[in-house]
Amino acid sequence: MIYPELPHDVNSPTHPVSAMDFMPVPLLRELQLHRLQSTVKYAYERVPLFRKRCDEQGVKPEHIKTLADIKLLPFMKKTDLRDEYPMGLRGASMDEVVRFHCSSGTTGKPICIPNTASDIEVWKNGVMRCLAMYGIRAGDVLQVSYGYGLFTGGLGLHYGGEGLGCAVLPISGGNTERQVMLMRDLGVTAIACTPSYFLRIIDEAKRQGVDFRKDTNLKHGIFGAEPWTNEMRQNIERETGIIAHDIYGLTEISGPGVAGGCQHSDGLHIWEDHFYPEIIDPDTLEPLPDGEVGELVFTTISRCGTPMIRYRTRDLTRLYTETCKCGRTMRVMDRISARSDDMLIIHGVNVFPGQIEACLLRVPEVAPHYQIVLSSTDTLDLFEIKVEVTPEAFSDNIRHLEDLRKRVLDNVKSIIGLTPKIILVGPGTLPRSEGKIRRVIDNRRK
Ligand code: DLL
Repeated sequence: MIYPELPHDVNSPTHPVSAMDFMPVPLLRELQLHRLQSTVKYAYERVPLFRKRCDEQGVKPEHIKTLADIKLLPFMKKTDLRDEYPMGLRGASMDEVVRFHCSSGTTGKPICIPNTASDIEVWKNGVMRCLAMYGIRAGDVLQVSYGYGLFTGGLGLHYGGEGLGCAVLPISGGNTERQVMLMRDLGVTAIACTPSYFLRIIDEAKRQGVDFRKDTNLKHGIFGAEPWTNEMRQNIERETGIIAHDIYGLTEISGPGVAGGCQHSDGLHIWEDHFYPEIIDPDTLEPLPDGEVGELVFTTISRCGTPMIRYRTRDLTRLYTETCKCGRTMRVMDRISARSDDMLIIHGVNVFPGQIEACLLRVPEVAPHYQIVLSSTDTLDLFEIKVEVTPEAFSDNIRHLEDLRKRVLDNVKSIIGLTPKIILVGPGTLPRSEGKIRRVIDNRRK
């Protein structure tokens, strides 16, 4: 569906794209229950692994009488998708499948997700609702600099942008010189890429002498696919004058557009008419009440290609209890600042890379480029943080740099309680990324 004439206020329950966002909660719960029951029945009939696990737990689709009964159902994990590679968890028949997406992961086999035409519609609907919520509409020029191909970022934003009537520039990641040129020449108003790739684009714009405020029409950044802190968001907004919006999603559940950040809260609205969220304690696997931090679990309640039931994302967050000022009834989750598998244990202390990022970026002379390097000797873990200094603050005045190094160290020490070796490096020294960045190099013996 195309919406050529969007009313000015898309943040309204009468808007065709956003109407579902404002659904009365009792109706939403009714819809969720209905969709959950159909999905469980569908998966039980069509996905052998799910049926086997339900049978082992003595649970049948007809046992799901309320939303709370979801806790009777078995969990699914990434390893299930790997073990059943390529298509063991497929629910739809092959003549219903219209597209595959894969995510590589760091080790072993990729995961492969078959999508039906209706899955693509659900996905597109999620992205359109995010874009509409950000204030993007027909007339905007959307540069999609997420990778296309097997990654979901490019095509997800592409379909969502076109669905909303934006002019889409499907440039994908890379060739950063051309990204800046086309952004300027085509009057791009919104860019979608990882926050770390946008940092690379900022560098290139500087190199070309392009000032975002004066020389471009850019107003919105649609950033996601990797954890990024509020400090990083502020840094980007300060540098460029754009609004940095957060978009969340994962291949297993559809792609970008499972949830999106709203200007009225620090968190992201989850489109829970399609993606039913739970927070669990990752150790006991028991559901946690709204407000408590734990692992995010999703059940897709309107997807057919690969129905995912109680899928453990490994992302850590909490669901807000209070309703959002924007009036949307869809629950809000905290921004994802960490994945449980990103947690580092250094000298016995649990540290998330995001905590380090936040400490570093509170020092104004520090650029948003850093690398955490861990190595070990026979007896000791070595913990280094390489930190880039901004071009303005970089000098060959040793005393000045030493003072900066101490301030960075004090900041890190006061928050994480450890004393890493801080290595200040010059502007442009650390690796940049065209997609998801790798900020931790862990060379410790396992
Ligand atoms: O990253 C889908 C996506 C594309 C999301 C473009 C947003 C924008 P995967 O490659 O399967 O899919 O990786 C999913 O990335 O479980 C999170 O750990 C992380 N992630 C995604 N979005 C965010 C975000 C895409 N906004 C994994 N903030 C997820 C923090 C995010 N982490």
